[in-house]
Amino acid sequence: MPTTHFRTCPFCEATCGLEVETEGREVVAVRGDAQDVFSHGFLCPKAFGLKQLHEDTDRLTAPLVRRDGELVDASWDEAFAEIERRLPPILADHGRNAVAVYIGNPAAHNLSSIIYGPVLLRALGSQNVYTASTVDQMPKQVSSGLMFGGGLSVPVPDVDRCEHLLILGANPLVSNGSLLTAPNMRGRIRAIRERGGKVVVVDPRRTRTADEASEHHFIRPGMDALLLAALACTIVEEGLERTGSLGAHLNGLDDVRELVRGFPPEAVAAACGIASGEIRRMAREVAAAERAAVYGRIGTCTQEFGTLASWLVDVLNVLTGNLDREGGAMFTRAAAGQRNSQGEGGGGKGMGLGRWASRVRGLPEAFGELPVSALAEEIDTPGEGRVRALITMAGNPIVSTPNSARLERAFESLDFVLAIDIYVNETTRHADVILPAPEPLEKSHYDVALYQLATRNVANYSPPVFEGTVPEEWETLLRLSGVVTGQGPDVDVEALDQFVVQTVVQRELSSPGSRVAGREPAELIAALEPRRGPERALDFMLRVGPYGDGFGAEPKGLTLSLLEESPHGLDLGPLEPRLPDVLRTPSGKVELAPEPLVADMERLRAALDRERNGGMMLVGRRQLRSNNSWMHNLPALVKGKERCTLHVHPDDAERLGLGDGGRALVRSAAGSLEAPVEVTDAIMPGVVSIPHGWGHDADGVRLSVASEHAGVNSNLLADESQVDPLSGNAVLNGIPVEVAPAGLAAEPATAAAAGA
Ligand SMILES: Nc1nc2c(c(=O)[nH]1)N[C@H]1C(S)=C(S)[C@@H](COP(=O)(O)OP(=O)(O)OC[C@H]3O[C@@H](n4cnc5c(=O)[nH]c(N)nc54)[C@H](O)[C@@H]3O)O[C@H]1N2
Ligand SMILES: Nc1nc2c(c(=O)[nH]1)N[C@H]1C(S)=C(S)[C@@H](COP(=O)(O)OP(=O)(O)OC[C@H]3O[C@@H](n4cnc5c(=O)[nH]c(N)nc54)[C@H](O)[C@@H]3O)O[C@H]1N2
Ligand code: SF4
Ligand SMILES: [Mo]
Repeated sequence: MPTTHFRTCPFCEATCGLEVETEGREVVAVRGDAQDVFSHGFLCPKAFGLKQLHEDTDRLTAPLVRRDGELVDASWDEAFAEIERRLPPILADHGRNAVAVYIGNPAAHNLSSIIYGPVLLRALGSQNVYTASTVDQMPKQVSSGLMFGGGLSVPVPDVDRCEHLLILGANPLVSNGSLLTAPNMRGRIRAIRERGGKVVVVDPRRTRTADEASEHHFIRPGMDALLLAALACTIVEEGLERTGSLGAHLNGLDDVRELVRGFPPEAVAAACGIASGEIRRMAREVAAAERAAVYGRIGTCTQEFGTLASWLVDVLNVLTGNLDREGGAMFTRAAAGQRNSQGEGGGGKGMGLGRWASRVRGLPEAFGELPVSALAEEIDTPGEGRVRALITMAGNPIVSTPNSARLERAFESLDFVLAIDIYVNETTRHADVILPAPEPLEKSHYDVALYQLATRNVANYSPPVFEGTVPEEWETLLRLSGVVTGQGPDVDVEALDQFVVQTVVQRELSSPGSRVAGREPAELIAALEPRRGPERALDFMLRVGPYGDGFGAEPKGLTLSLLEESPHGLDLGPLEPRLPDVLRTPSGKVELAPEPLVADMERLRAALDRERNGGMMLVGRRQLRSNNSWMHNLPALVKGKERCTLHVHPDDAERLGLGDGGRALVRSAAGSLEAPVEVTDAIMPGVVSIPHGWGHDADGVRLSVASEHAGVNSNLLADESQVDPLSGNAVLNGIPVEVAPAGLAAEPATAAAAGA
């Protein structure tokens, strides 16, 4: 008998509702859930990956332990015994910071790791915490922290009501949206145009999103902050400002006006590669639109002026009066776990930045973590405080982070590597122990993080489809917490979990303005029974959240039970204005001109005078059938022609002697690689592009499908020394490179042999 399960897709930020048909333990079909309150049946080709991932015989279902140099199957007890034997002595001899952690992208979509990852981090007490955030959105988190007081207080374009959408460095038709949870962006963008609105895309590539837009501008990589400053300058100079009622919530408006006046379109045009008249027209149109939103993503973050560009995006939203306004850039009010709706609003502690620094380069901490660009040097630089062991959780940093060759060598020198993962891939092949995680269909799902960035307020919970064949990640994380606190791996998981829920409840009760202020913790915890683990914590967060039942205060309010009865999710309505309540800045205002950002404008100014000697710049690109580094083992997603290619403009191809289908040698300050050439006029002259996440042909990798479609790892070219100074975020776009036909120069012939 086939059974139908409704569940949220965990693979990207769009949170599509899926209909998964099963028979026994077989997945028969995966379809879009037409009744899903948010995605209405939309899905992308990756959704089918749920079936192929379920069937993938390379996916780990038992722990692996390294014995005599080989990773071999082991029982859970044997694996934990090995961890207990190896990890505590490193902590005892070298201190907490000797053990580093890298947390990767899938962890952000995973209820277990969202709630229990921080438990392990606290238990470990290391300052060497690294995540994918510093190869991703950290600049936006820092600018949002400085402006609004919270790293997840990121204004989201209200795409369904805006009439003008300016998109920089994002390709939501392929990525399906990021820091913008909005399934079916093609439909939403078309709808803007159908209601007479305009969509403008700024990208050094003419993307699928650009093809759907009203207008596209090529921009020289890394120059968005200059363009945004010039747009703001035009608005100020030409008297187009419309801050209106926002004014009461702003600090620093005069400072910002003065700052941007120094960047008129005529001064930035050459650097950006966009004519000054065009820049002025773009500014006038954004300013004149009834409802407009400016939105930037990967291309504006993972570059040398990432935090400045992220900030200037919201400066424009403010100057045009579109911040916190219907059809503009708004703050989501999520159902669970959102800091900016906890307790009293309208002010707060603001964000700490640089509370500690990395040992070798002194790069600043942000939101409790250090820039992953510093990880290799923290391992390979001798001295007190050196990293000796690493725990990776749902991450593949050797492929995903800069200067892969150096990081790979650094991994080889570690005393101990533990991975919680589902594959033996480029990174986990270096592990001494791998603890497998359940596949998505074996775990429940609720997108605590991504629902905080959604273009509508929604909530959707999915129970597991299949019974688990491996322990849930939260149990694994609690057992590891036992190891690093000296209690050993056989800790009483239930007792530890009880402690976790008590901490969560206490924290809520001690926050002023809580909906359950004055209630007894024991009473609240009793009301959550018989739930345990992440479900218990989620139920609590939902019930004390803005739509919650407040444990009786609002009997019809949200609970996990209510979500369980709503398999297609609950629509909690369109975004609504949230100023000033959403703010957690000490002043209780939007800080338009935070001091660190103002100071960094000098660096931007210097870019205006930079010599442009005709060199080539490398950018990345995402692909529809790919998910960062880890879905290339699923046959449906890699079939067809080779996709890990170097895009080159025809003029450059001719000048450099590169032919379509030939091979190019690409060199940067960090390393070199060879890639097949694809000549296309969809890329700006002077710019080349390679997608990230490839390069699956290393020894010891157990990815039978992916290694047949290996591609090359573009992060061999990313330079770990180049970071956005405020956020420490890696520069992955706008990397200076030299490009030549392969085989001409006396150079290493393969990517694997290349490197600094
Ligand atoms: N050059 C360049 N580099 C980039 C980017 C770029 O645009 N250009 N983008 C960056 C961005 S935005 C990101 S987010 C990072 C992503 O980079 P990472 O954070 O390294 O994430 P993934 O490459 O997605 O690797 C995910 C890992 O998690 C494992 N995994 C999958 N599902 C699960 C699970 O449920 N549980 C566990 N425990 N493990 C699981 C996979 O096997 C894989 O090892 O890459 C970054 N790197
Ligand atoms: N299919 C698929 N979907 C994904 C992922 C995936 O790997 N595959 N990854 C997920 C993750 S982890 C994330 S973070 C999101 C990212 O979501 P997006 O940011 O929408 O995805 P990208 O395709 O990286 O888009 C970045 C764009 O910036 C452009 N760009 C590069 N440099 C510059 C520059 O200097 N200025 C400007 N203006 N543009 C520039 C690139 O050409 C590219 O088109 O996607 C998510 N969704
Ligand atoms: S767009 Fe994202 S959430 Fe939707 S089906 Fe594709 S991978 Fe899943
Ligand atoms: Mo990402």
